[in-house]
Amino acid sequence: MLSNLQMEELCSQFNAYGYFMVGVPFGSGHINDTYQVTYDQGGTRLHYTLQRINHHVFRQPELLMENMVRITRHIKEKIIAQNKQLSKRTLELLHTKSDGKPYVKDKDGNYYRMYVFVEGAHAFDFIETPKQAYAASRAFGGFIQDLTDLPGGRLHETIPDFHNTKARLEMFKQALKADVCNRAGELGEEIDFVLSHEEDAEVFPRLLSEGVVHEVITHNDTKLNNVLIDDSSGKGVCITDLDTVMPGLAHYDFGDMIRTGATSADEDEINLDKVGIRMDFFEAILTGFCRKAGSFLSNEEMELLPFGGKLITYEIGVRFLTDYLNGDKYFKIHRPRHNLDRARNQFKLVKEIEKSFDEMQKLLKTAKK
Ligand code: GN1
Ligand code: MG
Repeated sequence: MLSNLQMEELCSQFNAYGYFMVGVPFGSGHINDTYQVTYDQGGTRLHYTLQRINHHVFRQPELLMENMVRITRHIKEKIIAQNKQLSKRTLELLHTKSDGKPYVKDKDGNYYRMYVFVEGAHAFDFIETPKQAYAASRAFGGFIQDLTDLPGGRLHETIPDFHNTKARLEMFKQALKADVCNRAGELGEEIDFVLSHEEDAEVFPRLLSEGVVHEVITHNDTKLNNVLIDDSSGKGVCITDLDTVMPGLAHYDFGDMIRTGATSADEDEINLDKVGIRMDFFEAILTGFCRKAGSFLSNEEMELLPFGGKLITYEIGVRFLTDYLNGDKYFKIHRPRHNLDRARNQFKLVKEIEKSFDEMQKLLKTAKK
């Protein structure tokens, strides 16, 4: 964790107005380190976000930042063109004083970036009402829509094969074989579950090659706490955590909202009886997304949205279990067996989605109208 002195030193390299006062850890991400810093600007206090990019996860931070500049610039231009500057926002990167880059690199090879803190809006780690779920989902749908005409060629893949479920399964199998921490012995049930769903991983690659589904620019980490909801209007006004924005399938974006927003317990819950699907939240997320998705998904692609929910929940469960086998090297953990608990939680959610699957498909018919 950074000291205030270190934060001040880093922030001083960016073109931020005012005087650094204090910084505190912020948010609940599993990958990057995030701080909220307070500045004094002529007697008024305001905030910026300072973030260390995890360069073990994002191996090419310069390319990632190139993506981020293009994405935020494009969205900003749209906001201005649509004259929506008061109601809609995008992350605003600060640039350095010395060379105008949107990041600094310290002597240890760490990359830091700083952005204007979006005031008057909040992210919810656990979505409490269908109305919030609708707002967040509609905002993510709008995000994909906004990026359908991003100029300048294909974005860099910041993590190759990020939502390649087949590749994730391969990594799981390798981890299982290596079993470096001697943990596989206790995982009989979980391993069976993973292997019994193997054919699900084949579905999207096949449909992609048949041209049934197509790539768009997706967010790829659409946890519902990656949308800021406006305090006064209740609308989803700003999408955050843009590190994994790259070409992908919208089904994964939709799916991750179901995984994190329609679940009745968050991914850290260990009492699995509490893990289920809140159908009213599912419906709200579906309706919100469909308000935008008609412009970038065909009818046939829409039919596959509920499957996206099941698949990504399975995929993230596989990733948690893989990390547990590997000795917890990827996701931040806060207690021993945390990753195993998360994997069990996700697999329970997959089973719950399977139970509600027919009902989900029925709701889809109404939402598409
Ligand atoms: C990670 O850092 P955070 O919480 O935004 C992960 C996502 C997972 C999520 C699981 C780059 O996201 O893919 O869905 O944890 N991000 C990366 O909670 O791997
Ligand atoms: Mg993230």
